[in-house]
Amino acid sequence: MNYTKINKYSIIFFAVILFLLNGLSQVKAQELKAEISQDERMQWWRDAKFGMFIHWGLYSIPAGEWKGTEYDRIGEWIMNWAKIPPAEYRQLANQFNPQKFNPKEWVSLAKRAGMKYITLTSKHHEGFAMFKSYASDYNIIDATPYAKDIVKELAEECHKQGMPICFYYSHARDWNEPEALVHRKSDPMKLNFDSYFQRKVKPQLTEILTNYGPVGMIWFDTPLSIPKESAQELKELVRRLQPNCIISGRLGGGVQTDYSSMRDNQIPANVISGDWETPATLNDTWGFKKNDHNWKSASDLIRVLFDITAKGGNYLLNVGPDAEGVIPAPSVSILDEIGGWMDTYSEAIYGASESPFNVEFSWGNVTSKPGKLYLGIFDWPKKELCIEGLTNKVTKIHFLNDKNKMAINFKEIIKSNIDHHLLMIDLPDTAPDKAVSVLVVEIEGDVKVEDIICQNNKGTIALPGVIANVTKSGEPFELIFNNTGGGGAGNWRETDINLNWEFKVEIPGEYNIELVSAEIGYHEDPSWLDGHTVEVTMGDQKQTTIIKKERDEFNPRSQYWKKVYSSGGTLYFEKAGRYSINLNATDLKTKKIGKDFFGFTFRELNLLPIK
Ligand code: JFZ
Repeated sequence: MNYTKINKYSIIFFAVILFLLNGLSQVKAQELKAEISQDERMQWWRDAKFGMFIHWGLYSIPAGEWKGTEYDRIGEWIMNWAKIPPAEYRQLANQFNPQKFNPKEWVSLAKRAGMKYITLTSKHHEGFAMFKSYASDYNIIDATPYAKDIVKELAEECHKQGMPICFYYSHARDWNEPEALVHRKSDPMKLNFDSYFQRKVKPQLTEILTNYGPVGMIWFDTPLSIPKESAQELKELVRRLQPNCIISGRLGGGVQTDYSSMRDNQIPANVISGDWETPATLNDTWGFKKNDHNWKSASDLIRVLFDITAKGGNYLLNVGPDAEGVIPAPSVSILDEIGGWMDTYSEAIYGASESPFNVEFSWGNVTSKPGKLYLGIFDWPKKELCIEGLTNKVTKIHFLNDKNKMAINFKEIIKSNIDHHLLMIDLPDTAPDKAVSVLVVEIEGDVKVEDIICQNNKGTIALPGVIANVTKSGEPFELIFNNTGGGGAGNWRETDINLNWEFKVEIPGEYNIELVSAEIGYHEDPSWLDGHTVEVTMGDQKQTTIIKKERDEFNPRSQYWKKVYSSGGTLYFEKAGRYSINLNATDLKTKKIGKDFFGFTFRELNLLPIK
């Protein structure tokens, strides 16, 4: 009796001690974690390259249609498009009962596709929480017949399968809350934002960062005019609750985050330094729409994945499950096709660095690892592939899908009159892969490429805007070529800007000037503007052109925004050697789309030999 009593007390005593020690060690662990460096925080994400976005909420019920009217824009915005009063929209929750939701299948699908993280909308602009919330009863447990915590179910499955789970959270925009932000312009007057912010945003973020284990990232969105202090507070909240958690690009308030988000579906035209991600759709919507069957092909998506990796970014590709909890069958088969490619080729993606060449090639793009280049070939060249400007000695070339690593023949050539290196690779007649074939080029030493543009082996002198020397009134100037327009176009609106390139010409003669611009704007409704007057100057030769569309061309790397071609006269090169060329504008048209003005969406200038 006495003995058991002592035993019981000592057990309780030790349990208490253990509990305290454990608490202490957790505090220690947190403190240690708080000191993790930015590189440590980002490492898993940098290696991952490819993630699954999941847009799921009440909007999956109307699925693009409200009271007999179909809305052709993105499905998760239907409350806005159809101007549905909040009280009426909230009724959707009474119907939300996704009996077919199977988190195990979703996570397995992401894994099969080669995706290394999942980002779920925990609350989108509609304001409805897909998790149990004590801050608002407009949530999955308190407002729906389903009454199971979707965030919890998916998070637990992710933890089980070793898949980082991340949460999208619409922090500034909430159509169920009159105090939340709506318009960038009128919102600074919104004095009540803080009330919504304190009552719902902070508590809900605390909930998702506390109740579901480690969170890989919080994906904030559409910050609108959120005050700097509020954005800062959110950043501190995330850092305090989960120091390892990454903060996405769209926090707002000018507060620095852990990486930058490209605009939706937009891909830059060259290598971008720093951490970045392109969120993208499989069709033309994020949230499920029953009539959106405009699926992109797996081949195009694999090319985009390779291209984004080559430009130094991550690809976050979306699925929009329906109201029953089913990911549309076409999405599943597209992702499985991508997964099939990844099974063979993912070595060229995971943990790979960007291309050492700062330009796009017509045939594909390049990723790299120490001692190796991976040439991702999209368009199969006949017989021979020519890599220009690589100065390293090449030791071996083989196909990545060839288990025997059979050596492929190649020649390294230097064009002595312009000191230009060419690597000529013999290719079989047909591509090993219809989406992206990958050649592994093994090199000696650290990769080094020429730093001046040379006339290429086909005779073209390609001068992309992204690598031009740009000046404004004679001072160095950053003309943004990556974030403002579709497919890496610049948005040129001031006539005192000048673009200049230096390059080497191998073959003298007469050349046609080709000016390539790009469509920009909403992907549902891309725009392009003509009528700009530009001048191309080289020495005492000058050509003046009014930009008009002569032809356009689908650009697989920017899907929604076509390239637009105009010709701009001719230039004459008397002899081989080094030249410099200028592009400036004397008259620029501008047009407003949405909230932004756009002008001449210049991409590149090409000089094509006249034969
Ligand atoms: C936002 C959301 O409004 C949309 O519903 C979806 O969730 C998407 C991933 O993100 O849409 C945006 C946000 C920012 C830009 C464009 C669309 N942007 O910066 O161009």
